[in-house]
Amino acid sequence: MSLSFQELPEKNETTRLRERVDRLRASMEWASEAIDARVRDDVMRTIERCDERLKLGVDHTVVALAGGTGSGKSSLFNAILGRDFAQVGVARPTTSDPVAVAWGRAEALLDWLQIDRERRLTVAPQGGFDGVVLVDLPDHDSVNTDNRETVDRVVPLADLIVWVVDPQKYADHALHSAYLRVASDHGQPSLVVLNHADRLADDDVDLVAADLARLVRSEGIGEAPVLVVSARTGRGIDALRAAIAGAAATRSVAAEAVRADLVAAGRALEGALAREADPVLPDVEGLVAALSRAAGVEARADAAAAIAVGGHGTLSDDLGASLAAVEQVRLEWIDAATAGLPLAWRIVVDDALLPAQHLAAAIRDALAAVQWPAVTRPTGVRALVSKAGQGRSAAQAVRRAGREAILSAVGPHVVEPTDMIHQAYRNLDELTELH
Ligand SMILES: Nc1nc2c(ncn2[C@@H]2O[C@H](COP(=O)(O)OP(=O)(O)OP(=O)(O)O)[C@@H](O)[C@H]2O)c(=O)[nH]1
Ligand SMILES: [Mg+2]
Repeated sequence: MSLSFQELPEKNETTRLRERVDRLRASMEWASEAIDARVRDDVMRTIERCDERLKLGVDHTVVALAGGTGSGKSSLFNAILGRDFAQVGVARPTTSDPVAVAWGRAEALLDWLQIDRERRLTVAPQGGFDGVVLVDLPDHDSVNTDNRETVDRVVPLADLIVWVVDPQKYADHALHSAYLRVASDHGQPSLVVLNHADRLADDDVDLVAADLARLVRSEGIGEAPVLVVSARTGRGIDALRAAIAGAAATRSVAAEAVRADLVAAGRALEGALAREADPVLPDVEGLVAALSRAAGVEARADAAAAIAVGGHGTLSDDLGASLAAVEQVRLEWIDAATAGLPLAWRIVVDDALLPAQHLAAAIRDALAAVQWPAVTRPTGVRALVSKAGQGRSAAQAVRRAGREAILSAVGPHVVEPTDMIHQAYRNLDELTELH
């Protein structure tokens, strides 16, 4: 028997994928204007779908025991679990509602699968069974609406379908069951288990297993391996457990679905991004210096220096940059911030920044609130010490106070929104590189 799974031991896909989806959502808030409406709607729907899946968690391995009535699904469920939980019956059919055991917590998933609370059991993870959710399904023959619904719910989420077969009945129980067919259509791994092996003579076991394998192939339900077991004697149960542990060591169907959705979203977003562009935050000091010049802070610093060395200067309190000057500095900032990015991102940044008029007002208000350092003329001994030093430190004190005020105005209104947009751009770009 061989089942091939892609090895992937990491078990924190839910958290990692949730972080990625959260980043995508936050990025879309900034970026939606830069993205074609159709792509945007598509990505928003993807986010919703991923949210739904991630709510259930994607670190589970859902293993479904399916097959005809009396084939021994409930007996195998108990044999795998190592204790009696599912009801095994003589009267047919016995299991009318699905029963489940979870190795580790899986409440949201079990709720979604509509497993009654009294029909579910949670046990501690052990022996490679971490996050495994084993579901004992009602038989597929009693084709009533309820069962059909169960198939539709469980099978698409199943990471492994274990198809249980009774050797005396399998030919009648046509293998083109809904469970196997749907699983095969989804490309999900399935395993055929020939149960009741203890009721067959040794020679017959191999014959029946070979015949069953042939039937599986002829039904076109893929390469499902056939495993010989007996729920009564315990034969083959370890191999069955190993197959389940193998499925648990791989990325779940649900995690794959979320990843595939994110890859598709990344591909859809490619058109809104430039190849190889890596936006960088323009020089903040340069921005503050330019505005400080335009607002008269530098002139006030020069005057303070002149006064401090005994010369003349006017310390104006009416500081502020002209609208034209602010507009100019603002545009230069946007140019630098969006260099190499598609034009639409220029509009996004422009929209996110405070308009020039309000920015000019914010700068004026911030400067009006500054407590300017006092500047005194040199007298007595102070006149003897380095004049140049006095002048420099007076100018510096003014410049520092003025620039701090300007930074307090442009920080939240220019620098931070630009930084957020760059972050959004990088997050989306990262998504396009996901495979
Ligand atoms: N001899 C033998 N009997 C088995 C084996 N597995 C199950 N049985 C018996 O077969 C009968 C049916 O087993 P269940 O486990 O209830 O079968 P099921 O597939 O869950 O049946 P439904 O719930 O009706 O779909 C019971 O009497 C079991 O004791 C086995 O490997 N060998
Ligand atoms: Mg049963």
